[in-house]
Amino acid sequence: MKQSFIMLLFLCCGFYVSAQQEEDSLKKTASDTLKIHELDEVIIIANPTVKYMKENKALGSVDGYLEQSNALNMVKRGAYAWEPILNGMSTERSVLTIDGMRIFHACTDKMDPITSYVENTNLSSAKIEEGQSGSEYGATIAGSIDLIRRKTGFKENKTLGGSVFAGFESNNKQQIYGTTLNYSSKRFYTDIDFTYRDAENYKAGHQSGKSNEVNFSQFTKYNTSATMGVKLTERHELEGSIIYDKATDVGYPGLPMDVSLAEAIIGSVAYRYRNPSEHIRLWETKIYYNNITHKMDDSPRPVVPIRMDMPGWSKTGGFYSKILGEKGIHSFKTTLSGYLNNSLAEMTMYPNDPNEKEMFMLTWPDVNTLYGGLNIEDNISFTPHLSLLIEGGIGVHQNEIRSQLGLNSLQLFYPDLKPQKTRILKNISSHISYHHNKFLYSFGIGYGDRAPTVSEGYGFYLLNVNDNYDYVGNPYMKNEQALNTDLSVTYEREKFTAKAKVNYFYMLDYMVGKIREGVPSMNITANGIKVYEQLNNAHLFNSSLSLNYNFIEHWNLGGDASYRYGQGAKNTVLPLIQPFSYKIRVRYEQNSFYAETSVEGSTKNRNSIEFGETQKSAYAIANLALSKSFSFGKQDLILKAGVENLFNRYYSTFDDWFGIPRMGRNIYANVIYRF
Ligand SMILES: [Cu+2]
Repeated sequence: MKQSFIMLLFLCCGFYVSAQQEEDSLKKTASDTLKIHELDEVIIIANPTVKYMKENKALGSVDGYLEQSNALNMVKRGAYAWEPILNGMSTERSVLTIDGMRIFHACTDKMDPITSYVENTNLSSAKIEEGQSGSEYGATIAGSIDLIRRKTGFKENKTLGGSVFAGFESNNKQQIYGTTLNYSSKRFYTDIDFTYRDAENYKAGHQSGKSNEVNFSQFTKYNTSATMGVKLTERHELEGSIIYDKATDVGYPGLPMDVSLAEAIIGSVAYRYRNPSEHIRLWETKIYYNNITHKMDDSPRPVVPIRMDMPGWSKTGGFYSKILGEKGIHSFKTTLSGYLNNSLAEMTMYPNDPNEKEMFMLTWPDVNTLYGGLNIEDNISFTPHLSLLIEGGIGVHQNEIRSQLGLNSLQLFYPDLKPQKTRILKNISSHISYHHNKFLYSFGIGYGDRAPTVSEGYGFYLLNVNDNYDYVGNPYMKNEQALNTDLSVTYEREKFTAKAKVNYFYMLDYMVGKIREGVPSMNITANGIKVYEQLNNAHLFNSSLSLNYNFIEHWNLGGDASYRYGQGAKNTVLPLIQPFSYKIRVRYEQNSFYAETSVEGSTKNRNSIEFGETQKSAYAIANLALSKSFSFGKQDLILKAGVENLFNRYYSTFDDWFGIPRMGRNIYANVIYRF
């Protein structure tokens, strides 16, 4: 406590932070891509570029921002690199992109979702599309999350801006420092940023007679990115972007191993042609490449049954080319996209007896995935109050096992396995929106399918610590298919808004690991092995409600509630399904000051015993937040402070991997200076 106040004082005296006006570019992004997608959810990521930030913990992680969405849950294997679960489905069933670029994680144990390779300063928002609306860049079941890059864009008058920021969190002594710089003119713009985070182990809430330190939950992260745009002529633009992200010494209390290095280089070049013809507003083409390196490390762990090295690599090169236009009552978009990914992961086991030979195997057998697809959307506005959105697409998906050793290993399970497999993937969906009085109604249906991921198709002895089984992929699985429907109602008045939403997924040939008797596991301590197979069907239901009410001047009351339910054939209770959860907040806001208090909680979950889940008790925690910004001419100083888990409750939720507890009381402070 004392330490954190000293730290706060230190921050206030010594550090400056800043940011430039992002609104222009946000609006621009919005008009380019959102017009025909009024159903998307957009989460604004408050990097220190906006004058007044309404986010409590502006310098929190990208994961923290994503968690605000009712459509998302974040699976936590520690304090770092949470896995986004969209509509109750893990990342295999979603398309995750950064500005339309496909990127695939390099860890066989999901320690590095691609959302872990970016920082707030790299981004302006996250766009979430649900169900088949998310198939623009590839086949999906649950939907898509596109992380939108921050960029200042071209401006009439030359501007130079920037920010310096610092943050501190008391619970894990996390220190956050960074800077952003931007320059903009009529023909050129650039955005550069750097962020550093370093955290020690976090502490769980109070439990009498027990130490609350969560061992192996520390992390260190460095991130830097640059974007540069050039206007070649009035209608032709070129843009280059690069992100470099490196995390070292990352602990994963929910797993038996940690990470010594997680590194990503993500680069792209885009070409934009504005108004190439009467009905075409924008033609954008991008080529990209990214390279992910992931090194697991069990050397900090004092006791392990056997020492292991488990590095993984994922490299993806790809492109997209899309056209946006309008003609009469139609607004349309066509996207042609493709990528080639290579995924390779190895495991070397070092027996405790030095006379025994070490064991080597490929857990991802050097698999190439080649994909090419075309997606088309048309939004037809019959009247200003009635519109119909039709989307459809088709893709070709090919896997190839490039390693002979890997092929031979999988042939133990599938003797006739061929190295190549080609699939055709398709999607179609439709949404109708109707606006009447203060209500907006939307109803949609969709159908789509997806191919197995590298782990599901070709994974070889991948340990899942939750159920303690080694998982083996199944390359013979058919495409998984989903029929989904959604319904939402929004009510909007000046002082009161409410949105209720439900969706339902009926999945066929649902991919899941099932116990295979009589085959020993590779990991000494595992219960056995599970091989991927397909359930005839599975059901998933999601619902959410959001309310916002300005009940007196300066006072706002907000609330969110959501619930999911998942069940498969053969009495399979689907894992990682969120129980009823809620958040209620009251905010007092005047001029550039606000104070907020909130309560969030959840009922107990319907746990899946088959997947090693235990039932977690209901909980509720309270939070406080304060924010004030000061302006000096063109400069701003933004101060934020707050307390999370005010009463230091000990709790763990359905999405805490291996039942690790959540963070206890945490006092944070953010200082942002922008010019
Ligand atoms: Cu890993």
